[in-house]
Amino acid sequence: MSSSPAKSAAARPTTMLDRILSIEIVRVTERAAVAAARLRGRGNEKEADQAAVDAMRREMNKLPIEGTIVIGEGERDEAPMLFIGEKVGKGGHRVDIAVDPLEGTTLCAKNMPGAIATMAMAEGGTLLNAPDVYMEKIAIGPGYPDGVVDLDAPADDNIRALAKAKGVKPEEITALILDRPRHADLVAAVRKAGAGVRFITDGDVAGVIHTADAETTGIDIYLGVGGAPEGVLAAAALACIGGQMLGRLVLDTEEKRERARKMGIKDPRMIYGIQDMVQGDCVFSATGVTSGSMLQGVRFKQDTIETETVVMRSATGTVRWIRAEHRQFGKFKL
Ligand code: VTB
Repeated sequence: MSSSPAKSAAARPTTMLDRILSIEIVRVTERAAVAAARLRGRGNEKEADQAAVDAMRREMNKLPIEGTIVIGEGERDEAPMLFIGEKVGKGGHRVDIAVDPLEGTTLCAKNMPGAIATMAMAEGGTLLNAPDVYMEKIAIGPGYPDGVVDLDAPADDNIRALAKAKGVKPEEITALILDRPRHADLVAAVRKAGAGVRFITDGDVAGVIHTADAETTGIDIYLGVGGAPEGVLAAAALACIGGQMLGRLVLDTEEKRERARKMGIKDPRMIYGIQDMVQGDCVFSATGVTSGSMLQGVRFKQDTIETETVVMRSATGTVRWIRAEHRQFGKFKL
């Protein structure tokens, strides 16, 4: 767990690889976001997702990398493209890649706030290979002592511990939780401690990232069970901007444990910190598909398409917000 990536990063050599890739990765999420945005509000989640997947794969195959998808659209037999284990890139540096070409397919299909196209890249062999299962998650922002929250503690204890560390009353804490029936007890425990809950219907990559800037977002803690792929992507973002996150795969059947074993997971009950999920330097990028509290969605104008992307590097902790105008006339067409 790291509360302050910038400090520890000073000791690490900054590699040319991720400096270059931190701009290349923007193109990839931009293209995926534009492709998905063309299908906003059409009620067709699969089609929007497929468009994002195709665009992301096309762009990735132009990169000077020998990439392996370690977090992808699913496992080999269930996903036609960007499946776990798929190789991408035109050859070069060996990198691990985590993708969620359309995080919030339902948000996009319904044209609701918060759909994004997102991915992370890191040196080969440094990202957690996780099966497409659920993950229990807890995340808080930077500046707290390590271990202030505990995945196995009751949620009300975590709220009280966090409030104490922040120097506020539990009533001043806001937790972000996916609105799912499975979270009824969790929500009750958070409220029992006096804290407030903000719900999201989908999109917990952005949800976790919200904790990194509580002053702006009003979110102090993310709690609950979401997708494991989204968990690894969120961990990559926090590796860049700071904060603490703990995750544990929900491997509640023998079949899931077997899938995890095949991916090299020895301890099915392991609690992963950020550094267990992202073991080296990484770059993370997300482009808005529909406008949300983190990113502006794609705007189709007469002659341009506008996108907004946030791109981060863990080596330096730099966060860049990139608003791009993609010309759409003559030779420029996307
Ligand atoms: C979350 C959410 C995603 O999946 O990870 C969620 O952030 C977890 O699965 O946007 P359930 O929907 O089954 O609860 C998503 O909603 C993507 O499908």
